[in-house]
Amino acid sequence: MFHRFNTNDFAEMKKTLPLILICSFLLTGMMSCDNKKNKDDVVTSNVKVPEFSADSAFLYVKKQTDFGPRVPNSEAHAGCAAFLEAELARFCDTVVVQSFDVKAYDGTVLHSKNIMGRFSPENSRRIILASHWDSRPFADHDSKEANRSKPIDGANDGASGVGVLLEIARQLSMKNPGIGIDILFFDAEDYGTPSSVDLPGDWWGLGSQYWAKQAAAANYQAEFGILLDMVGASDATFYHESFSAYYASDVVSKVWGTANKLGYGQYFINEAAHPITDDHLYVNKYANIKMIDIIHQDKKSGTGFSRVWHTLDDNINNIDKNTLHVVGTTLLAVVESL
Ligand code: AHN
Ligand code: ZN
Repeated sequence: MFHRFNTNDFAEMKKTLPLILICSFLLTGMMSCDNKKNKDDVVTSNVKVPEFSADSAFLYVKKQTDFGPRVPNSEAHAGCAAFLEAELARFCDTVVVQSFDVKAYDGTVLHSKNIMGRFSPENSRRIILASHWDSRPFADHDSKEANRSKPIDGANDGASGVGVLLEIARQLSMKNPGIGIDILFFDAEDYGTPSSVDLPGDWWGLGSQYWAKQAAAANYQAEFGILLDMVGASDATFYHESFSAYYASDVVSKVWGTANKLGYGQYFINEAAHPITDDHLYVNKYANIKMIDIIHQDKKSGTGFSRVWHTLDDNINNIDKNTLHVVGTTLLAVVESL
């Protein structure tokens, strides 16, 4: 049938047109309100990008290196411990300091502290975000022989992970996560045997070994953990480190998947890489908590790590805010997805 306009149709249109206009106006208004409400969350390919201040993280890295090398038994180490405790106390519900003495490969007794800031300690559903905070007592991989006995600033190796996590703690204090979170700073990670010394034994990760054995004894549990190690270099590449893939492949998928959705595929590369004896290994082995390691591995360098690794060049001048931003934003997105 052919429909012909009649006067009634026009009358109907007169009524409906303003209604359509009003509705579309209202809809547009609602959409812009919605945009305003979520102004802190940028939407990129359907993933919310949380706020993470790389400037703040960078200042936290610098603050640590300003103490000097944080080698156990030194004044810088004690000063930095006090700073980390105070800073975590500002943001977290509780802070737990675990003081212990441990013998290094050369017989030195290291007066050490693992420092943990806890969000919602009563929540049985929780995760761990960790990094080591001590720095290496000698630059044994420095190109200059004379530097090899000197302690390093460890801006990347130590301070970068802690800097990212302090900024995350600051963010979480403003936007409480629904889940329990433990920010955990391990001590005495980097006092391992220099390449010139061939001594059997577990000389790396002395603080995490201590922590993980205590955690097992105390029946401490967490759903999973993420360790950060050397997350501040401009050319950082994070692969599926093999212990992480072996113990916690689901966590690796979650983290690398999140990073890739955020557009950080140049940093978070979906490729296997050598196993690294790092703090996460002992948390997996002794505490039976699956923990992955986000660690900068370089497949082309001789050491397997960045060119500044265990050299005096591992200082604040070689820290890139972009990398801190990529890692911090990825971690916040993972936390928000839980
Ligand atoms: C080994 O070289 C066996 N482990 C390296 C762990 C490490 C040192 N991470 C940072 N510094
Ligand atoms: Zn190191």
